[in-house]
Amino acid sequence: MPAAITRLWVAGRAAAGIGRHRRGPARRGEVREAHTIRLHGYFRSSTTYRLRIALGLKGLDYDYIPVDLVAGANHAPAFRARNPFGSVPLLEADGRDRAQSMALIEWLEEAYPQPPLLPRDIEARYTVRELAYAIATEIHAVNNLPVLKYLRHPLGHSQEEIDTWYRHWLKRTLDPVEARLAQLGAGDFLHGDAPGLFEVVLVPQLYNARRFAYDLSASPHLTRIEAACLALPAFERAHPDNQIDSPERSKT
Ligand SMILES: N[C@@H](CCC(=O)N[C@@H](CS)C(=O)NCC(=O)O)C(=O)O
Repeated sequence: MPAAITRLWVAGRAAAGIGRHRRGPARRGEVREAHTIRLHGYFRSSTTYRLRIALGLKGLDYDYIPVDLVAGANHAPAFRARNPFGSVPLLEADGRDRAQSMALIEWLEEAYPQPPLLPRDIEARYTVRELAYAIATEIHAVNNLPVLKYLRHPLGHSQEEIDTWYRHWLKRTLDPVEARLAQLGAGDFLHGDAPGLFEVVLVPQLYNARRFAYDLSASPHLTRIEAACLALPAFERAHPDNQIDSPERSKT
C-alpha cells in the first residue's frame, strides 16, 4: 500500500453502538464479494468532507487517497480517465469508480441503508432534502474552487471582490435555511436525535464559511446544529485538520 494511503476505521455511529459494516452493499440472499472502499479527495474540499462524514456515520471502513487540487492532480489524464468531471470526491466502491458527492451519498444510503441518513417519513425526508440540496446546489455550485479561480482569472476580480461574491451567495441561502430551521423548531439536529444528510452537507459548508470570515452570529440554529455534530466522533474524524494531507495534521 503506498505510504500516502491511510487505512481508516471510521467508527461513526459505531461509537453509539451501531456495528461495523461488511464491505459490499447488502442485498437480500446474496453473498457480496468484499470490495475495498477508496475515497480520493482533498482535505479542505467540502464535497470530500461530506463523503468522509457520510462514510463515518455509516460506520464504513475506507482508504483515503489524497488528490492534490493545488497541484492540479485532478486534471491528470489518469485521474480524468477515472472521473471525467476532474473533481473530488471520487469513490471507488463496489468495483466501480463513482463521482458527484450528492449522488454518492444517495448511493451509499441505498447500498448501506443502516444507519439511515434520511428519515422514513416522506414529509420529513422531503424537509431534509429541501435544506441539504439548497446548500449543495445554491451555495456550493457558485462558491466552489473552479468558480472562484475563474473570477480571478480570466475575469480579473480582486480577492476582496471574490470574498464579497462568496459571502453574498452564502447569505442568500443560509438565511432562508436558518429561517426554515426556526419554523420547524429544530433541535440539535434537523430530524430526530442523530445527524443525517442535512448535517452531512451543512458542516462542511460552515467550515468553508468560517474560512471566508462569514458572520454566523445571526444563525443560531445553524451553529447549534454544527456544534452538536462536531462533538461526534464521525465528524471529528472527518474534519479537514485530521486528514493525512492537511498541513495542520503534519504539525502534530
Ligand atoms: N458537483 C460536484 C462538485 C465537486 C467539486 O466541486 N469538487 C471540488 C473540490 S470541493 C473540486 O474537485 N475542484 C476541482 C478543482 O479545483 O479544479 C460534487 O458534488 O461532487
